[in-house]
Amino acid sequence: MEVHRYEKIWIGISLLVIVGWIATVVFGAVGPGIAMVDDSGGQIADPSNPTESDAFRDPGVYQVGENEYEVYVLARQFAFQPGTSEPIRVPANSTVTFYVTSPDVTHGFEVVGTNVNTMVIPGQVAELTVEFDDPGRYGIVCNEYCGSAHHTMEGTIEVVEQDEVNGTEGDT
Ligand SMILES: [Cu+2]
Repeated sequence: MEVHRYEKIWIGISLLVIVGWIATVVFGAVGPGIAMVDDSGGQIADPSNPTESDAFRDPGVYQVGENEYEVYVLARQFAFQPGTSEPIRVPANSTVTFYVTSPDVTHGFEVVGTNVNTMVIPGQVAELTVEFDDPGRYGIVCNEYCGSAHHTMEGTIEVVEQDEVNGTEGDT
């Protein structure tokens, strides 16, 4: 069987387009280091009373290593604690693991302008690890409709220079 030259060229171009398309999808999935939030954060024994559990007894920022921090956040109608009445302060160039749970309804925890975004389900702890490279101020928004004042539910993360964070160990 003879295949016309132009037909071969167009078959080649079609294959290139398909391979290129698959490559962009693969890159989008693994290249930027985006990971899905899974159930690794665990659960809260009494969903409506997360502060009864050891982890959420005193929500706040905790230093757990030289450049490692853990941040326990309660998302509730209609505030983040910490985050809304006082900003979450973490140093630049550190690894920060957020643990977020809700005592009431499903909320969202999204750090505006970044790929930090999770649903916050009552009884479930959303765990996500982030590196903030540069100092700056980031907004936190709830992106799951959670009630009449949902649109006011917001907070702030302050990523500060390393030496500015001293004294904030423990609760901030
Ligand atoms: Cu909300």
